[in-house]
Amino acid sequence: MAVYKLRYFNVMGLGEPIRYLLSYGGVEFEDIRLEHSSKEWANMKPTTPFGQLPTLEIHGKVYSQTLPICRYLAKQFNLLGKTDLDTLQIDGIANALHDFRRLTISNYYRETDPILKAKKKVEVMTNVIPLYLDKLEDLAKKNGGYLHGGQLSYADLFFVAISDSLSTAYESDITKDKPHLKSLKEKVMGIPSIKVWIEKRPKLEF
Ligand SMILES: N[C@@H](CCC(=O)N[C@@H](CS)C(=O)NCC(=O)O)C(=O)O
Repeated sequence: MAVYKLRYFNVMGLGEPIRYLLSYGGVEFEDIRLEHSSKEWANMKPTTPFGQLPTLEIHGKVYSQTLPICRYLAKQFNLLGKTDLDTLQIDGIANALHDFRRLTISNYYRETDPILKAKKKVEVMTNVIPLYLDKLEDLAKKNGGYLHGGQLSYADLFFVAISDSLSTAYESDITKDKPHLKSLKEKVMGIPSIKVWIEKRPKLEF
């Protein structure tokens, strides 16, 4: 029986960084996917810690919140940098990536009102996405091809795990004119255990 059970919807979304980390660590996990409009989710929702997914069950206990879950796994797999100050910076980048995804996917791309969506699109395309991509490209440039400290951290895995969803919302590859981010993405996707995960995961848009 798998020690880890990840519950999330059938999208990459916030589940994907956790799937990347579990794959990176080479641990077996049950990848449980629910439909957002299903009875199963309606019944489960009140039983989750804060009424949302993802949750990660570890040895029968359920934990919530994407970033703390990622951080917990990053600690197990030595992806928090060398010093506490490295960890502080890595956590800051991961938090910024979580914000980037929320502003781009949750606030804009998944907006169901077409008028509101068109309005949000202008702001996201002209301000939000370029700002985050410029900052991230700069970090990768200054940190030897990683987002911090010249070595792989969970922030790098987080970035690559959300990059396909971001490209879908951007209607263009987010790494297109960003050579350092492009090479970071290739490096992470080339890690053997991540490669195996990418080959076997469902092919989804976001
Ligand atoms: N702060 C939470 C946010 C989780 C979240 O927004 N989950 C959404 C999906 S991405 C959800 O469960 N939506 C369904 C609902 O609220 O009923 C985290 O980072 O894990």
